[in-house]
Amino acid sequence: MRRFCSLIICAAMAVNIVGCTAHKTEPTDKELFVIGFSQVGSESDWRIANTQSMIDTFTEENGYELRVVNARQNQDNQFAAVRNFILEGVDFIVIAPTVEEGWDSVLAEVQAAGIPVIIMDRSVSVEDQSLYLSNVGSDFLNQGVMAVSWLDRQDADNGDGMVEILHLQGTYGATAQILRTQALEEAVEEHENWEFAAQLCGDYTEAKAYEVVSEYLQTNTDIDVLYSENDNMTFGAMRAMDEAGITYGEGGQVTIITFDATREALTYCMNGQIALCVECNPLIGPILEGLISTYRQGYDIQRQVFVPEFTYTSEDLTTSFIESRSY
Ligand code: GZL
Repeated sequence: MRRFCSLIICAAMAVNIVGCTAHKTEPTDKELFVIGFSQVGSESDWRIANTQSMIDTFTEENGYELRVVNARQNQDNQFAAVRNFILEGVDFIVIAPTVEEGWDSVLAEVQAAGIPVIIMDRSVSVEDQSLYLSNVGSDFLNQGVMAVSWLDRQDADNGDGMVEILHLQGTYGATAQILRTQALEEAVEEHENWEFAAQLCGDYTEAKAYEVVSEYLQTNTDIDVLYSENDNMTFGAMRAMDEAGITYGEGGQVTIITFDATREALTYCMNGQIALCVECNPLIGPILEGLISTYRQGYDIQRQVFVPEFTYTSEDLTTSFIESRSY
């Protein structure tokens, strides 16, 4: 059953004029509005779709010049990119932060340069909330809550009464990791028959997940559930389980829960190999453009904007539906 898992603040509402406090805006005689975009990396299918959404939205014909810098999942690379944007005198900066901590000083430099900032996808943890205009992304805690609520309704213990959970975590300190983990850890606390087989960091990549799960499975095979914090790590874990002779999916030993809901994961789900896909919508470009456009008209914008997302099981999915999706 499809679940509507996040409060929708749709694109139209996302540009809802929160305050009518007009502020100074740039002269409107400029050719192109230059946006510096510091992107986490290209670690996952989700990330690639997120970057593409920005490129498809902030086009020259729409009046923008988009400068994308890929940080290869390294926060220092992001700091360097943002400082370069300041030197280049861009009109606006968008940051998809690798991790939440450490942003105070570089964002203060951006503020001192008079350049507005929106944080996209994950969040930053800063003392001074005036350092950025808005945070646009997913309700990661709710994603996790929907996943564990679904698991609570399953018989995933393989008959022995205990649910052994292999937890594959994303990049430590990323908002998506912090909150998807929080939802699961709270649920394990609340269920006396749920316990962690292990918590492993796959850093959101297929290669790292394959490595850590393969190593783990050499000495441990008592797993009932894989809770994997993104699809690419899930694919790595599936390969490791195949090689270890551990079955998953319908009639198999392991119930797989994954986050992102990319086409490849949805196909595995439709075919019964993955049990639950929790969508994490990367198509944030149009919502961002609405916010920036509203800001440029002199209005304040929403501080927190969530993107629309759902959960899927095999009964929700058809080949035509999956093929209709853009990522
Ligand atoms: C979530 C995003 C996460 C995705 C991963 O919004 O930050 O990072 O779930 C990506 O695929 O690597």
